[in-house]
Amino acid sequence: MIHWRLGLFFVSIHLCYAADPIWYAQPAQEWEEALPIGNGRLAAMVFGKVEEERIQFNEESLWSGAPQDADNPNALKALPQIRQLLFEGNYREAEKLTYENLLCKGPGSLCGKSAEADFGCYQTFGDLFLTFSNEGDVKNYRRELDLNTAVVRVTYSIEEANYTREYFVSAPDQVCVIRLSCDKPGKISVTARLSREEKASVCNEGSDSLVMKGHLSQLDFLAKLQGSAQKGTLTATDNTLIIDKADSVTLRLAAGTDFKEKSHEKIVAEQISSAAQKFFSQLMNAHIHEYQTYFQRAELHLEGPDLSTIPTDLRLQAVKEGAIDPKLLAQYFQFGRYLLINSSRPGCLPANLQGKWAHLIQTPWNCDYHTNINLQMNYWAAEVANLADCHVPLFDFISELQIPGERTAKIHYDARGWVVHHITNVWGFTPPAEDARWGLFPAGSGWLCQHLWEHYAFNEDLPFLKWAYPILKGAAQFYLDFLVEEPKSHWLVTSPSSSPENRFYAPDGKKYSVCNGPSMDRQIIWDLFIHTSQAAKILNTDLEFAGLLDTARSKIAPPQIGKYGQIQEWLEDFEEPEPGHRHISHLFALYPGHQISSGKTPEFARAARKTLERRLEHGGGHTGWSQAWIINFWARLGAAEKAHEHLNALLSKSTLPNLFDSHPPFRPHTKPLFQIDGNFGATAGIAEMLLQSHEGAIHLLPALPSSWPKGYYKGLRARGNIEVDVRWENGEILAAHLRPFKTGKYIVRFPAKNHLTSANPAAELHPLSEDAIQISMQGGKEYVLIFNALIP
Ligand code: FUC
Repeated sequence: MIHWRLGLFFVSIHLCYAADPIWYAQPAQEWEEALPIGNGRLAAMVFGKVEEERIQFNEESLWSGAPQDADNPNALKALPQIRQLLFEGNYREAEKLTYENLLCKGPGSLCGKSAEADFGCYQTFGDLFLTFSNEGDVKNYRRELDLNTAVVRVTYSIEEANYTREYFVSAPDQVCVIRLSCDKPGKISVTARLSREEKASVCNEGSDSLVMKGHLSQLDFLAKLQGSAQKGTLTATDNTLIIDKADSVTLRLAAGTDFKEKSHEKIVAEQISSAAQKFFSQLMNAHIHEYQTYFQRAELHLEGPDLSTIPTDLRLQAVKEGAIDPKLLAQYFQFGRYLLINSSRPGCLPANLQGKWAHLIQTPWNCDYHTNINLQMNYWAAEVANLADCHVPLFDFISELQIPGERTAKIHYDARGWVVHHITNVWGFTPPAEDARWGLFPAGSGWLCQHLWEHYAFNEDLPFLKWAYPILKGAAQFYLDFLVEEPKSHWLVTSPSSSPENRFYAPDGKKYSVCNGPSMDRQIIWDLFIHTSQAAKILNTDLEFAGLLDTARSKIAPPQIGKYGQIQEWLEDFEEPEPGHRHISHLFALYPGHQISSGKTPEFARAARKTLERRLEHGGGHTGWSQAWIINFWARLGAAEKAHEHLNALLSKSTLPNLFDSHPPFRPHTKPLFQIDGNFGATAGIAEMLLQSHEGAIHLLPALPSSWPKGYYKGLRARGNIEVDVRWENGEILAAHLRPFKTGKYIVRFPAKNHLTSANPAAELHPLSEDAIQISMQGGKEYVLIFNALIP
């Protein structure tokens, strides 16, 4: 019996592999319906229009703006007085002085409208338009994104001819490739042109290429399009490529800026000439092979009705109307992985507010890096979803923020170390931005550092920890200097600060944001200090410094429980004008932090639940990312049905037709905006429902909802450098495969109704309780735990 189940498990995993394509029966009319492709650096959106095809494209470094000195020397002079006023409870004066002195010099981010100012913004590179001259009725139209190969395919028929278009962005060849073909000869007649709304011009180069060149304040940029046709003719005019009566056409598009490489023109030219020498099939095979080295590491299958013949937008619509579609959720998980792979490969910049897909000149919120939730959420799934290498761009970015962050620490606070506040950009902006309500968030750097530690916790990579340690240390040093003793409570607090984007009612009945020691700051610094100290001990270095961190940590106020039984958002139990606020910052300690957990701090976990219930009673979760965070909170609390409810809510309320996450309009009369954090946050949330590992144990199916009775996952990762597969049926585990990469003892937890029947190969097992065992395993081996098997 055991072996039979085992055999089936191995076989079926391989037979079942393949994520369903995302597909549509019509072209995209709006950008939010188009399909994303990318290679981490280049990104494109394919509309799939039959007559006038549009491929909007991006290159990650195309930013306006410039490096600037926005650190404010007035800050330091005003600091003691602001602190004193806050200690005295004079929020009005403290906030006034903060606005006058403590924020950045200059206009900051211009409230997200900085295309023409120094802060700058990430921008569209341009569009490739393809005008076809095929006439006749279009039949059998289909536009799909194949997640298994990262290829978009558009197929349709006109009269007796069947047309196929394929689009992908290759990482090995660093070009976007488009192939137009037909099963009848001579049918491809198309005119290609490149365009950009501003600051660029296009001309032809030789007989088969177009070049678009432009300049932004700090950057030169260039894109090159090259075409080749099988049969027919191809000519280049001033700014178009004209192809007439070809059997098939291959277009290659490369783009770059001189952000890093002054020789970008040469690099782009080489990329095009190298790709032009390769057959389409060679380019495609290399692309698929490289992409699959990431994508194929993890699978998720949730049993449900097979709705693969229904277009994705209609399935999404059905979910909006209350349908339960587990397979769409599994696909959404894989789509999240797809987006991370294609917006954050090693060597690239990290994924910004829209990953790398952005079609405007003035992008929403400058499409920058917000560090009070959004940038971090982009990477929540990276480790657990087995894409640790896609996390690396964030680490490189953090490392580069140290230098400007040191300057800000010194000038604003006369502190050692480095600090990043709420927003940053590719030019290294680190001071508090122009509005204290959201800009004054000195815990940004602390939160970013959590990612360095988590990468270590998952992979136990000592050379990485050695590399990361000085960054952690510098961040911790900043807070050691920045923390002050609050005279009433004698706790150490950040001062001045704010709880991300929220306000409280002070005793004078007025609303303020500037305060001492908001909970999120305390929780982040607690996390940073404990991990930096642990890192020092693991590396056997700086033990005295580790001791200082341990002492300081014990003086940071722990979470406080307020009058509603909630975790307080502020040190004082203030009332808040917006109790349903989208930021739920004071639950950082529950997720992504570990300070609060049901197992170790049940009282705080109960208060966290109350906090969440109260936020939701007042309408919380109204942005995609907020909803995604809520999924993770519920999963951490083991509330499977709630997590599932909010996952469905995210699909129903905050998901665009192309499965991009949406954020409600932030200016009147505009549309919902694409913001990628919700995609990544919900992807992490799905993983968090299926596997957790934050309490020193690997927890199998910690929040499995009743509507996922049967399924399997393969290749998720847990802290402790281990890969986990689980298969379940009727809500009960059948088998778990554990592949540790190191030798050691692991604790495995499972829902109490499951019974562990055996382990193979015979492993040293110690039952710890009815729902936990300790197991000694050797690195490099696979261990199979069989549950609930019928024993004769
Ligand atoms: C934070 C959030 C907003 C939005 C913006 C990009 O400021 O409060 O909702 O996500 O980032």
